[in-house]
Amino acid sequence: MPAPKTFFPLGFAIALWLPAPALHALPFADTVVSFTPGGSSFPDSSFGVEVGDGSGSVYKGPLGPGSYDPSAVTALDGAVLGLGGSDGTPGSITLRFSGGEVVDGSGPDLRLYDTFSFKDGFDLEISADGAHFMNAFSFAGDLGYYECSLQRPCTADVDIAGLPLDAFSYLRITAAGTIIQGFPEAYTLDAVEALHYRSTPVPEPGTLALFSLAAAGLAFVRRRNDRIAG
Ligand SMILES: [Ca+2]
Repeated sequence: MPAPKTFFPLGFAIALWLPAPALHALPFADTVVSFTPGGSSFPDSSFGVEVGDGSGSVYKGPLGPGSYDPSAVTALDGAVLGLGGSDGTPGSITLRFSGGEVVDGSGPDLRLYDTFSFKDGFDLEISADGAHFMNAFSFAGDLGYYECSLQRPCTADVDIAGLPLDAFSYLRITAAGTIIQGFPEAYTLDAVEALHYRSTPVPEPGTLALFSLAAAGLAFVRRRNDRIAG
């Protein structure tokens, strides 16, 4: 009866493979909690999604003035969301690391990527619970530089050392400082990366179910082996 012997290694392989995804969680903010586009009274100025020239982006979602797609800001791919709000209400977006939190490590802990044209200004707030936010960083903008691209991203690095929070999962970016008009207007966000990150050590329900399944399979094989032995 060779069959049960092949079941055993398979069961162990499944048990070893299952925890792997938790160890390799994506370090980019993966969820948009909310987006409030900014207003503008300037003709031809608007928030929206755009892809930089020659970026080689694989982004296939909606583009153009007034467009919005969460997937534009959850991957570093050359697709950006201009927050809008050169006058009136500044545009604002709240993102979350759903599988863990950014922690305070040596040097910068968080990196914002702008891959489209001008370096626009913004304010950054962070929060551990998604309800209480605190100011963490401000970038005034530099409109003398307009060569941000996927190949040469304009990055803003944030070190949370010295802030009351030493870990956070939520961040809010609001257009501020020097802002370029036109489309896409204001800060053009491509993605947000955690440089120091800790996965939440709680298995997902689906993983637990698969573990139970693997355990049941092993128990079945053991019973079967016992029966054969007896
Ligand atoms: Ca993007």
